[in-house]
Amino acid sequence: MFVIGECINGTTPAVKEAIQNKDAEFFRDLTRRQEAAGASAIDVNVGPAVSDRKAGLLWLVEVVRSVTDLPLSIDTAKWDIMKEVVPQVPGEIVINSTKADPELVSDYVGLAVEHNARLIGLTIDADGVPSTTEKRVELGAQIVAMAMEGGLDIDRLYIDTIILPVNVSPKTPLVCLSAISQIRMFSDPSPHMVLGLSNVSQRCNNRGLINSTYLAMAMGHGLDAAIMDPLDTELMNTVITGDLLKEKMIYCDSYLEAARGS
Ligand code: THG
Repeated sequence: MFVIGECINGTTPAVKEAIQNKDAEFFRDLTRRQEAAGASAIDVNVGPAVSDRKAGLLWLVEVVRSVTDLPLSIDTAKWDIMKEVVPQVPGEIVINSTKADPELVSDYVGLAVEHNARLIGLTIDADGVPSTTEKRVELGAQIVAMAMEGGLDIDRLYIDTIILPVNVSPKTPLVCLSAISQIRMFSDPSPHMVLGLSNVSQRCNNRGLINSTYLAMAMGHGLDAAIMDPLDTELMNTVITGDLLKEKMIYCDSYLEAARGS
């Protein structure tokens, strides 16, 4: 599993406060802890914390990059910000994300190719998040086709079928699972499949349990990447055990410790 650590997100109150106070040590620590817990990449999302989001994101990127060589997932919905920030990020980059609108996708694909970045494509179009599996698959296939056309290595493409909170959108968890299986089957080579896992449990009780159960189900359908909380030890145990059961590693009694390198 490609684990993108979600903890640096300006919508979280403590993170918002740290951004406003320019508390660099807070972010150096949060970066180091996510990497130590097994994150494969670090999401950087400035959220609504500052009025100048571009400057805020650039500051965050610089602070996070000073303590890690992991890929940085640049998380903004704004093309104007993405196109200016990405060229200024040293090292590996995940562009998070583009929607499925055709003109938009070709610009993002071009940016990803130019900077040898990974790209996350959302199955959202001008009509918003689709309610059906079929529309998600159609938009996923459209992004894959445009990525191929634009010369992006499909191994660098991550399709996100958009998971919503189960308390307000009870059909979405199953709809996403079938979309993940179908997108995986449709295209050869297949893109990677990713979700913003914590969305599924927002404003619910038993968040950790809902996240880890859904992660296991989604891994069973072909999910191989997640934006998630690597500091949740049980959730990381589910990641490692899912990898074991998908034959990504060989069993030994101490497989959890072995996977953690401890
Ligand atoms: N797809 C893609 N990118 C995304 C999302 C997605 N980026 C943002 C988001 N969705 C994924 N990231 C988060 C980060 C935090 C939370 C949820 C999703 C979250 N945080 C807790 C909260 O606000 O209540 C606080 C965390 C804590 O302090 O424990 O829920 O879907 N491509």
